[in-house]
Amino acid sequence: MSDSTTTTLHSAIELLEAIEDDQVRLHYQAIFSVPSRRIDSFEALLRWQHPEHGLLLPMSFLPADMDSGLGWVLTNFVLEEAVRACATWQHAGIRAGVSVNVSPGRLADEFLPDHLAELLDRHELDAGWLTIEMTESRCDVDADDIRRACAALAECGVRLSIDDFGTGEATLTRLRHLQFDQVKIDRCFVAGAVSDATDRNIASFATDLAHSLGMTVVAEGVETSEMLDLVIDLGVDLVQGFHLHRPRELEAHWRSPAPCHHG
Ligand code: G
Ligand code: MN
Repeated sequence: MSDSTTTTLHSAIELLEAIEDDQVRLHYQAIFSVPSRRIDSFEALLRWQHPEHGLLLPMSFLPADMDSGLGWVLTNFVLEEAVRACATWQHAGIRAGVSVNVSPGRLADEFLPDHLAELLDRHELDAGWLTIEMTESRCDVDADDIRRACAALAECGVRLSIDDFGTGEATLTRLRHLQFDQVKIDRCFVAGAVSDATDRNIASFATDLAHSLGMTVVAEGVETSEMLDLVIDLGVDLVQGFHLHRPRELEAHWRSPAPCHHG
């Protein structure tokens, strides 16, 4: 076994143990509606509170291949936790949805629609509150498989979003053939738009294009009030970023089902 394989195997086991140990949790970042100025939904973001290394971001511990068994375990973990949390805040009267990041390979998993239907049913959550964000970059999944998966998920009532829009490949082809409800304009264009006319034009074009196709537009990575004003001017529907809300853990009573009071 090569060194790198050993390392990967070691961290895979460590990661599975960390999940068992409750070190891996979801943090939530609010996404705001521009017209109402209210929270529309929360994006669920995976975090590992590592006992030695501190708070780790997904890029430092996610397996390179999310289509591996470990990727499957992590995706199921995130879906389960996010749906449970959203159902909990719905019960508390908070009408906000939840967005979950799913790799194209996992999205194309033929069992995903049934799995989601079971999950939503078990937590008594209406499918319309759940958005699946498909990350746009590094997509080597067959376009027909993605198309079938999107149709099946749309049938379930789940919303579909293209994450990091503008940075991946075959963007326009994908928009042309897939029924997505939302695009999230990548933060590099949002950050660049403040000082760079080209980035501003790209963000503006992406917003108008998505609108003309009947999709809603999220500007992600809004880090300053200047960026916020600019993307509102461009006409985006939703905004997300450190300027508005930093990802954080939910209060424990929001995270798990309300305790049952059995006498
Ligand atoms: O690819 P995706 O859009 O799902 O990435 C989400 C990540 O972006 C999270 O890890 C989150 O912490 C980070 N993030 C959220 N808001 C901002 C922001 O305003 N600026 C930057 N640089 N990162 C952000
Ligand atoms: Mn995302």
